[in-house]
Amino acid sequence: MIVIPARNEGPRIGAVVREVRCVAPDVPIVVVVNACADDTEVQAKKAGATVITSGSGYARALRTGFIHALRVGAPWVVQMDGDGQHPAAGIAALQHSLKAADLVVGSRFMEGSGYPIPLDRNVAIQLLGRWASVCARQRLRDITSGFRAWRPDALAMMVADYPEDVADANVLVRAVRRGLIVREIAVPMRARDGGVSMHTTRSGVGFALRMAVLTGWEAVR
Ligand SMILES: Nc1nc2c(ncn2[C@@H]2O[C@H](COP(=O)(O)OP(=O)(O)OP(=O)(O)O)[C@@H](O)[C@H]2O)c(=O)[nH]1
Ligand SMILES: [Mg+2]
Repeated sequence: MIVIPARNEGPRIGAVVREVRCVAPDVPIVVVVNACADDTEVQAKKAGATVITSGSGYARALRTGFIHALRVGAPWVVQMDGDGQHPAAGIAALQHSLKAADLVVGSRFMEGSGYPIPLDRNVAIQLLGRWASVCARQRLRDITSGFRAWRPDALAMMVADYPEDVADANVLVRAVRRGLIVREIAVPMRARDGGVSMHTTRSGVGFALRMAVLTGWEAVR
C-alpha cells in the first residue's frame, strides 16, 4: 500500500497518484488529508486514491495511514509525499529492499540521487544526520526523507506510540533501538512541485532543534 500525507496539495496530488498508478497499477493508494483549504481530497479521489482523514500534522497523518494499512493487512507500505518530490519509479527499489530490512529509507545523500538541496537545509540535515547516527549507533544519512518503505510487522511495532509531532530522525533512531533493521538506498528525488512547504526558514530552525532533542531522547529513554 502507498500512504501519502497531503495537505493543500490540490494542484499536485492528482499527478502524484497517477504516477504511482502507472508503476504500480494494482497497489492501493491512500491519501491522508486534514484541514485542506483546497480540493486535495477531490483531486486524489479523481485520480483513483482512497482518501482518509487524520488529526492535524504530518506525523499524525502518517500514523493514521499506517493504522489503516495494518487494519486492511497490507503486505508492505511505502510512505511518500503528495507534493511531487518522490518519483514513483523509486517505489520498486524501496519495496525490493524490504527483503533485507524492516524499514528502508530513500536517501538523497547517496550516489545516484542527484537531488538539488538548498545549502542551509543541507547543512542542517547533515548535522542532524550525524547526531542521529550517534544516537542510533548506526550511520543514518537522509534522516528527514519522507520516502520510506515498511514491513508490516515493523510498522506494528512502531505505530502504537508513533510520534505525533516530529516523525523524522527520531523515528529512525527508535526503530534501530527497537532492533529493527533500517537501511538506506539511493532514490531519485525532485524539489516539491510548487505549493507551500510545511517548513519555512524560521519554523525550520525550531523544527531542527525539536528534532535534535527528540532524537537524543530516543537514545536515552
Ligand atoms: N494530512 C496532512 N499532510 C501534511 C500535513 N503537513 C504536511 N503534510 C504533507 O506531508 C508531506 C510532506 O510535507 P512537505 O511540506 O512536503 O515537507 P518536506 O518534504 O519536508 O518539505 P519540502 O522539501 O519543502 O517539500 C506533503 O505531502 C504535505 O502535503 C498535515 O498537517 N496534514
Ligand atoms: Mg515535500
